[in-house]
Amino acid sequence: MRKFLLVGRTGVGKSSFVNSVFGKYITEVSRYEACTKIINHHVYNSPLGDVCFIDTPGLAEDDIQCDYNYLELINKSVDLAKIDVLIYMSRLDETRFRAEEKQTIRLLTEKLGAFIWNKAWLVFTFAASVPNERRPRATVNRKKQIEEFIKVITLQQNLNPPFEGFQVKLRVDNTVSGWTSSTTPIMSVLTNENKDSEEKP
Ligand SMILES: Nc1nc2c(ncn2[C@@H]2O[C@H](COP(=O)(O)OP(=O)(O)OP(=O)(O)O)[C@@H](O)[C@H]2O)c(=O)[nH]1
Ligand SMILES: [Mg+2]
Repeated sequence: MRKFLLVGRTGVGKSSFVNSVFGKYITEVSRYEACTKIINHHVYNSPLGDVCFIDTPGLAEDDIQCDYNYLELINKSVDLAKIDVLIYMSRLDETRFRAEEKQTIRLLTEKLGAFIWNKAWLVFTFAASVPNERRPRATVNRKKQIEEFIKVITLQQNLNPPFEGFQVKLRVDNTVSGWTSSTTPIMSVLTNENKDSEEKP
């Protein structure tokens, strides 16, 4: 079974992503307040293969102590060596790469270990909120900013082998049906070992 650890700031759509993949409301989501407070394991038995999503509380919700507590919770409840993929989630409709997101990436690196980035996928949510004509450029720019930042941070930690970029990149919208702009069904992306389903921007 492939294990996916979902991380990112509060409200980016981690729990909604799980619901989208399962096609039903199995985990709580919230519009106005930080929602997930514990680590939740969700197993999906698909005809293409079994996957397990580990949903985590969002970072940058409150003060840094709150982030530390959540990261400690992840460290206590998840064997990071047994995770196949770290899914780093971010909203595509944000126009700036903000300090809050940089801090989140820094904390994830510091507390989970720089090595996690070498098995990371990037999932952009809220993709349908970005107009079609702006989506390719937004995707390329945001991906580049995030990857460049992770490269700098992990270089400081002497990560070996060095971070070369996300293995897979996806754009999704958790609230719109037909929510991935790729023509590839999401389950085949999630269960595919050869990782050749990367979307074109
Ligand atoms: N338009 C749009 N709304 C989304 C998308 N993903 C999530 N949302 C909405 O954003 C809000 C937050 O979603 P959650 O799934 O609770 O976010 P989360 O990352 O699990 O948040 P925490 O549990 O606090 O870390 C909800 O109102 C969702 O309906 C998306 O892709 N597009
Ligand atoms: Mg959540």
